[in-house]
Amino acid sequence: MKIILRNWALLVIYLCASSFSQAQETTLRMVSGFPENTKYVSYIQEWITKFNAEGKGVLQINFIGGPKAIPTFEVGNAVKTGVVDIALATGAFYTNVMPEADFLKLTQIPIAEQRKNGAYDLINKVWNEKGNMVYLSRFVENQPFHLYINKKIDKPDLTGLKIRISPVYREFFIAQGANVVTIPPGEVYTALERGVIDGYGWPIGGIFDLNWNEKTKYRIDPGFYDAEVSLVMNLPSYKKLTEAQQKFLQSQIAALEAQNISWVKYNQEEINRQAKSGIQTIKFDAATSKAYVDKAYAEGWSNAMKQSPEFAARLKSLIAK
Ligand code: 173
Repeated sequence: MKIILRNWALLVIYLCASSFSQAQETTLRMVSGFPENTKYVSYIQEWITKFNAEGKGVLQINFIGGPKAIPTFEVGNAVKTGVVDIALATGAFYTNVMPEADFLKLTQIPIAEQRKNGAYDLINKVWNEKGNMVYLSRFVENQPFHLYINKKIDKPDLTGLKIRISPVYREFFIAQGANVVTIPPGEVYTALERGVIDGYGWPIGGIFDLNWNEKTKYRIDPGFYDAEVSLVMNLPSYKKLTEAQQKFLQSQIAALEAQNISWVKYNQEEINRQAKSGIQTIKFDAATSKAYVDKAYAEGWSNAMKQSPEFAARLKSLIAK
C-alpha cells in the first residue's frame, strides 16, 4: 500500500512538473492571408525574428505560411476555430466570420488613439464575442486604397468595367457602376494577364510585390479609406497564456505599433516607383476628388449600418472625423 501511494505521489509530482515546464515556453502558430512575398509578410517576419530572439524560454511564434497553408478568405475561420493561433489578415478577409471585420477600413484616427478612447476595447468586445478572437494589433495604417485601371476614365464612372475587389471596395465601386469580382490577392496577376478584369482595388503600396505593375496602366487619385492590416489571435489560445507570456506579447505589440508611421515613407517610395515604371495617374479636380472620397465613406458607413447598426454607430462616434 505504501509503495502504491508513493508511486502516486511521484506521478503527481511528475505531472505538475511537466505541465510547469510546458508553461515555460509556448509556441504560437501563425498564418497569413496575404501571399508570402508581400511587404506585409516580410515586415512581420522581421518582427517575428526579434520576437523569437527576445522571447526565448517565454513565447515563440512559428510562421507557417501564406494562402497555400490556409486560403485567404479562410484565415478568419482558422483563427476562430483554433486551427491556428494567430493570423496576419485584414478585416475584408474574414467577413464570413463577422461582417464587422471590414468596418475598420473606415478608421480616421490612429490605433494609438483608438487604444485610448475606447475604440480598441469596443472592437475587442465584438471580436471576442463574434469571432472568438482577440484583435491583437493593427500594424498598418496611414495607407490609403486606390483604384488601378487599364482603361482611361476622366470622371468617377466605372460603367462597363470589370474590377477586382475584396469586400473593402464593393459598395463604393458598385456605386460607380462597376461590375465587380472578388479575387484573393494571389490570383490577381493571372486575372490581369488573361484580361478577365480591367482593374483592381489595392492600397498605394504593394503592387510590385506580385508584379501587377506589369499589367497596370493608370492609378486613380485620390485614395480613400485606410488600409487595415492586423494580427488576430484565437481567444482561448490567448487566455491560455500565462501572465508573463501575455505581458511579453503585449510589449512586442507596442513596439510593432510604434513603427506604424513608417508606412508614410513607404507610400511615397511606392508612388515614386509607380511613376518611374510608367504608371500614369488620373487625377480628378478638387471638387470631384472631395465628392469621390465623401462618397467612399458614405457608402462604407451606410453598408456598415445595414450589417451591424449598433456597433457601426458606436464605432463611428469613436473613429470617424
Ligand atoms: O484584398 C484587398 O484589396 C484588401 O482587402 C486589402 C486590405 C488591406 C491591405 C491590402 C489589401
